[in-house]
Amino acid sequence: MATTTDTMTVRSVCPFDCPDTCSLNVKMNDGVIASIDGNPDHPVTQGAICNKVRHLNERVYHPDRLMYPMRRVGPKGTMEFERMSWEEAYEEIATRLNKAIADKGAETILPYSFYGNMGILNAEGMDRRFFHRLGASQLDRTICNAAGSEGYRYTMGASMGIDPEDTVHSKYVLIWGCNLVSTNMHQVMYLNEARKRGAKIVHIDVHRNRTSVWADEFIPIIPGTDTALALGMMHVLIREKLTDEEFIGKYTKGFEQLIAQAESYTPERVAEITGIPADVIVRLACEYGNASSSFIRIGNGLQHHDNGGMTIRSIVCLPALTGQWEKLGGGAIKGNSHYSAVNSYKLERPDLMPNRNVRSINMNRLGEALLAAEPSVDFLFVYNSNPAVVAPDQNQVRQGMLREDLFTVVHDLFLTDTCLYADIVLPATSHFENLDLFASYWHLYLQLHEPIIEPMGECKSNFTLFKELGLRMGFEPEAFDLTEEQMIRQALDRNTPYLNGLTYEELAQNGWAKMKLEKSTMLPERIPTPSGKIELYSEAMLRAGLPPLPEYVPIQEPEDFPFLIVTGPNHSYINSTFGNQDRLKRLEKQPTADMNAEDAAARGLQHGDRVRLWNDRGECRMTIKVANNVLPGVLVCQGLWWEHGNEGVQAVNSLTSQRLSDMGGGATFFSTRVDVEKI
Ligand SMILES: Nc1nc2c(c(=O)[nH]1)N[C@H]1C(S)=C(S)[C@@H](COP(=O)(O)OP(=O)(O)OC[C@H]3O[C@@H](n4cnc5c(=O)[nH]c(N)nc54)[C@H](O)[C@@H]3O)O[C@H]1N2
Ligand SMILES: Nc1nc2c(c(=O)[nH]1)N[C@H]1C(S)=C(S)[C@@H](COP(=O)(O)OP(=O)(O)OC[C@H]3O[C@@H](n4cnc5c(=O)[nH]c(N)nc54)[C@H](O)[C@@H]3O)O[C@H]1N2
Ligand code: SF4
Ligand SMILES: [Mo]
Repeated sequence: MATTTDTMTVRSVCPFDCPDTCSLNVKMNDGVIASIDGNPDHPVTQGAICNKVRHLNERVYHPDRLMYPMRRVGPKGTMEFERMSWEEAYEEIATRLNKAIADKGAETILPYSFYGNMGILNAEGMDRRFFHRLGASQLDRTICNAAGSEGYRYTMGASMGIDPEDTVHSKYVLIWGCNLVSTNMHQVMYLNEARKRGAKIVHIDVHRNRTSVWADEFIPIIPGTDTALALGMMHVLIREKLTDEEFIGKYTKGFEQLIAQAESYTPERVAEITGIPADVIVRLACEYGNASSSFIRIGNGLQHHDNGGMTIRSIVCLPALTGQWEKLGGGAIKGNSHYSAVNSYKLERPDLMPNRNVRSINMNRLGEALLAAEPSVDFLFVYNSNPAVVAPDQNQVRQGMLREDLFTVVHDLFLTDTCLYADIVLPATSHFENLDLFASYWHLYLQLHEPIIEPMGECKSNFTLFKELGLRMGFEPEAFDLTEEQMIRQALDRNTPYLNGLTYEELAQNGWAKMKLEKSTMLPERIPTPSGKIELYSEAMLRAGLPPLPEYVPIQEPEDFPFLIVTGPNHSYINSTFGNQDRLKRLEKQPTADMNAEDAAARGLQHGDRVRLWNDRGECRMTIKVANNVLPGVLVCQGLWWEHGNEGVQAVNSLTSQRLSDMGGGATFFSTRVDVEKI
């Protein structure tokens, strides 16, 4: 615990699910957090942070923060709770867990969590040990980037791209399905520098948003058709001899098959599919192929489609065809978590599982799991996530959570929509109150976070909760009776080239440390695919029943409803986090949907009209924004709004489907169709 005098600045880390994982400078006033800023000494943060986190003290000291455990006293769905002690809460939870195991087996218990807090101990540490030891159903954590990660892995071998600090040297940049200005602001800072040095920045998206306005060129595309665009670019690169034969020969596999495959993706055919004019496709490919170094930032917008895995797999063939991985500032970043991967075996202890063949439930199918799984899910333990807002097919999710015979525990800082369905609510600390280790999935620094304030009220961290519950249930002290520091040391105990020699002491002293990067352990010298080459043709994909070459497969949503709707995150929240904070809510105003002026005219709709959006899964009311920010036939809304506390707001995930993507069991939030009418 950092000691505090009257006023002083202490170091912290931003804990949210955001690639930037900023280093924070926190001004303390008599032990109270007075203000938060970016740390100017951190090489990536460079003193800048987003508006959301600048006001994080308002979240930490928010009057609505949960301060003690509570039990449900009213019907599910009514938020009627009374205070209970931790002693009573532990007693009841342990009794219920033991009963669930005795009645129908430990598989009836389901943890549900994601990265509300990215701290390694609190997101994938003691919790994992606890549920492993219980023998609970495994949760397949697929809601974010599972599809693309698998597509990328098939092609490149692991979640590894270039060092974002090198992108200042890029000369041509494609921001592809990524809303950088809102979701990765330090990438914007690097690219602003690149632009000063002559780079051109192109944004390919379904929505003209903050990032399009900042970019030099915006190319609107029909949702879910990006694989066709990537293939069209390959077609042109091959035809115009803009490929790097030497690189291809040395580092890739399957180029001959890819040539044959790209043959039919003529600019004219791709124009039909994508809505991008053929001459723009040709120009884009030529600019990309002629640049001395070109960089692609691959975003999450692409992966939330039925064909998300294939899309990422196809796009990441482009830097290989043009030999970009050898050039400073050339290549791509989808994610970089491979470099900072700690010892997950020691951290999560899968060896504690009584049965390694326990079932796994895909988190994108929570509704179906709660309503129809066999054996049934009878105990749901939610932490670090707000599934009543973020999970697809809300009507199913909420119906499942309303089951009288389901016992639900929710651990959070606030009474989220998910707490509406909780039998017991437990108060969580904010990360400011915890010791933890943070890795970014984009930049290449590990950071140690020491607590800067004491736990508030009766709040407990995820680490402490699962440690104490485990010990109470008689689990091995060897695995559960540890301090945070001991567990971080276990996590760091891994012999990879990137973590090599990195110690707890170094992190404690400096606050952060950069992964060890050497030419021999980076792309393209090290490509961890089965063949050791970038797999333009993938036998592993063929074996998995997937097309072995890039191939455009349209999205699967039946065309019963006329509009494609993309329901992305917004600028001022992080997923549903911050959705209960007045300052940020005021900035976002209200849920809206962007519609093309041509569509609006055809339907007699005007800017500002209230509309009902619906499909066969549910409905949602919003205000329509008429502009030419989207192509005809496309709607875009942003923000995962809470229903609770927002009169008239419905969770946008009422419209989305539990269908899984082509790879990784990923979510298909953006492959959704709806109809619209004026209210
Ligand atoms: N401010 C803010 N920052 C965040 C978050 C947040 O909620 N708010 N969330 C965090 C999390 S968990 C994540 S995963 C990342 C996500 O951040 P990003 O990687 O930026 O992903 P999204 O914002 O989901 O989608 C990016 C863009 O893809 C576009 N898009 C959708 N479908 C398609 C398509 O078919 N083709 C193309 N070319 N574009 C498409 C969308 O219009 C959107 O502008 O951001 C993180 N950072
Ligand atoms: N329609 C649509 N749906 C989406 C998306 C989309 O773009 N469109 N994006 C998807 C993506 S990419 C993601 S990553 C998911 C994110 O979905 P979630 O992971 O559920 O993210 P949040 O909504 O931020 O909810 C995190 C919760 O964790 C709580 N929390 C924070 N810190 C702690 C802690 O230390 N302990 C405990 N116990 N709780 C804590 C927060 O208060 C918050 O309520 O949403 C997905 N859902
Ligand atoms: S949300 Fe992202 S940009 Fe904002 S402070 Fe946190 S890590 Fe930095
Ligand atoms: Mo995400």
